[in-house]
Formats: sequence, C-alpha cells, structure tokens
Amino acid sequence: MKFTRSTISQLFAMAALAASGAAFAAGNHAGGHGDEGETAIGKPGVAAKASRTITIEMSDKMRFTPSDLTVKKGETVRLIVKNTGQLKHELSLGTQEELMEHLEQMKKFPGMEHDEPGKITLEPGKQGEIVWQFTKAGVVDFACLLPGHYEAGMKGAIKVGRK
Ligand SMILES: [Cu+2]
Repeated sequence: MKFTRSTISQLFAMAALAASGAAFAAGNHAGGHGDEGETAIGKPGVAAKASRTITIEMSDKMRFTPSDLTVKKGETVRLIVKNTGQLKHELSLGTQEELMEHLEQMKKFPGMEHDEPGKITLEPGKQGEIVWQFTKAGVVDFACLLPGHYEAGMKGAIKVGRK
C-alpha cells in the first residue's frame, strides 16, 4: 500500500472517529458532557452549599415520608434519610428509566448494595444522608428497589422547578 497524503489524512480521520467513539462510551448515562459527574438528575452536592435539609423517613409500610418534594433548579439539598422500620430499606435517586433498569438488576442480584452517589442503603434504625444538587428542571424520581418494596409503593418524586 502506497501512502499518499490523502491516505494519511484518511487514517487520521478514522483515528479521530475512533477516539470520539471511545469518549462517548465513557460518558455518563445522559450521554452529556460529563461536567463533574453531572447526570440527567443532577450531581452530588457539597454539604456546605446546601440551602435546605429535608428529612425523609422510610418505613415498613413501604412508604417514604414525605414522598413528594419540590426544589429549585440549581439548588443543593441535604437529604437526611431515616429508616424507621425493622427491615432494610434504600433510597435511590434516578430517572424513571434508570430506576426501572436498576429494579430488574436487583431482582437478579438481590444482595446488591449501592455505594454510588445518589443512593443509600440503610439497616433498620439507621440514618444517613445524600447531598444532591438538582441541576435540571423536571422530575427526579426516587425509590426503594429492594425486592417487592417498589412494587408495594415505596417511591416518590422530587419536582425541580425552573427557579
Ligand atoms: Cu424499602
């Protein structure tokens, strides 16, 4: 094969394509620009910047209390999550689509625990917190994805207002 100037530029173009493909694959779920872990539902927040603290209780009645919250776009909120029941519970933030995908995974691997931002699993009587910045207007859903809990109604929604 004879390397002419045009074959070389073709090779460069192919290499550039391959590189951009790899970058895309490494991106976040939203396929966005990956600004410090920003996702379709926002990103982990800095506690010092939290404008509010909201306590959410998780009970064996398979309910979150409160289950409907409203925040402002851009707001960082400290969510104190309390498990007031006798069973293990969790709170996972996500888009409806992400939560449903995760629910399927949890059915296959029931022992699965989360150590990811935006998710917390708590033993009975324990409490923990999630500091989250809601960067996009819309709805951020949350759910307990332990087997049977979501199905029993253990879910909620956070409305993110434009301002
Ligand atoms: Cu639960």
